[in-house]
Amino acid sequence: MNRIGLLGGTFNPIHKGHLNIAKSALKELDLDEVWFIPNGCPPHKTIDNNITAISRYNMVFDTIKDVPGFVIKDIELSSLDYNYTHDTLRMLSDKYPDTKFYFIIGEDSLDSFANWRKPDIICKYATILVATRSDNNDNIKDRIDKLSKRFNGEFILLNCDFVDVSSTDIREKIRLNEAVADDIDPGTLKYINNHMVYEDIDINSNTPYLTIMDDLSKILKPTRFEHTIGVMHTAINLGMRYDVPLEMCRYAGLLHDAAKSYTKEELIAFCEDKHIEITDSEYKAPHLLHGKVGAYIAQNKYNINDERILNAIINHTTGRPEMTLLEQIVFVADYIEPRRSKAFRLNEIRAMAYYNIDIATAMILKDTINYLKDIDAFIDDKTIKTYEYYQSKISE
Ligand code: DGI
Ligand code: FE
Ligand code: FE
Repeated sequence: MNRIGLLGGTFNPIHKGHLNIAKSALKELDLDEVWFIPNGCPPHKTIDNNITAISRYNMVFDTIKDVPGFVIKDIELSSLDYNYTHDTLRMLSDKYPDTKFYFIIGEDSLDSFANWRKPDIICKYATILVATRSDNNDNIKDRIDKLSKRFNGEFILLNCDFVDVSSTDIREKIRLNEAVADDIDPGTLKYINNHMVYEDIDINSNTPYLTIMDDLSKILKPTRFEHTIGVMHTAINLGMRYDVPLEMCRYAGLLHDAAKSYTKEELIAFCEDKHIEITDSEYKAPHLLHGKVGAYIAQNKYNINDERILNAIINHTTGRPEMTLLEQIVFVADYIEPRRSKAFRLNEIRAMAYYNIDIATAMILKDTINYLKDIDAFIDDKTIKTYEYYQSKISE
């Protein structure tokens, strides 16, 4: 018989408290696995900061994917209403009849347990594991005894080094730009940074995008302007798919080719004039500079000061190893936007972009390098490095 621990919750975000409890449960009770079950988005419970259920799910996934014994389950994501523990447990025991489930709760939930929906059903389908600090257990044992008699259930105390962190505090710290490395795992932190979770995205000082659009429609050739709008909308779409703030995608997509009307000579003169560094590669293929010049225009003409947007514009032609998700989104959107038609296997890359953006990125770089070889063009080392990075990332 399998022995499985269950840890449900909002995980907004998942933190070291959750991880410690799960680790203790796995070890102390010699469980086969602990299943993390992020709950869905119930209609009558507001989740702070509009973070989506998928995003919380992905954040848990990124955090535990390499931990032996930790497994993520999406069973509560598909529910259209609030998830009740008794429903989830009934469903699980139907589906896994040969498994003994241990439902993990914190000691702070002991008081409210009797008021949960159908505690007797919960006790019927699972043993309740009560996570507690190693000290002052007497009073807890008492409370557990009472609950156990009342609902005819099995309750087990799980002593663990409780890490004193709360998701609410973590969200607040992130908003205030304070360090959270002690509270959450590196995988969680990476997810939060990459997706800009819990941040207030402030676009109020940016020039309104309609004004920029109007401007660009006069500066760029009509086909280039149409491409620009295509990249903007495609970037927004990818932002929806990968949970990146849409306004960041919008501005980066809209401005990525802002300097595309400049000739090679003008790009070099512009950079020399503004003391923008020109690499050897960029001297050999000056059109590569339109990213850097575009970012300069975005900042100085349209008042975009967010480095993350500026970097997405700067890196959109060659990419770079370890791009942020926003950079990757603009890089891929530039290649797949609906107006594009010439590239080899474009339909494959378009579909892949929405399935796995790392694979799509590697495909684009591979095809670009092959194309540049075919036409005997100079290839920037950065393009090669970026290709090698994503090629090895997807084959991990
Ligand atoms: O500005 P867009 O045309 O929308 O797209 P882009 O900024 O990706 O530029 C596309 C061109 O840049 C395309 O012809 C391929 C070329 N390119 C990408 N990497 C390199 C490169 N050209 C050279 N010479 N070297 C590169 O490493
Ligand atoms: Fe470009
Ligand atoms: Fe472009």
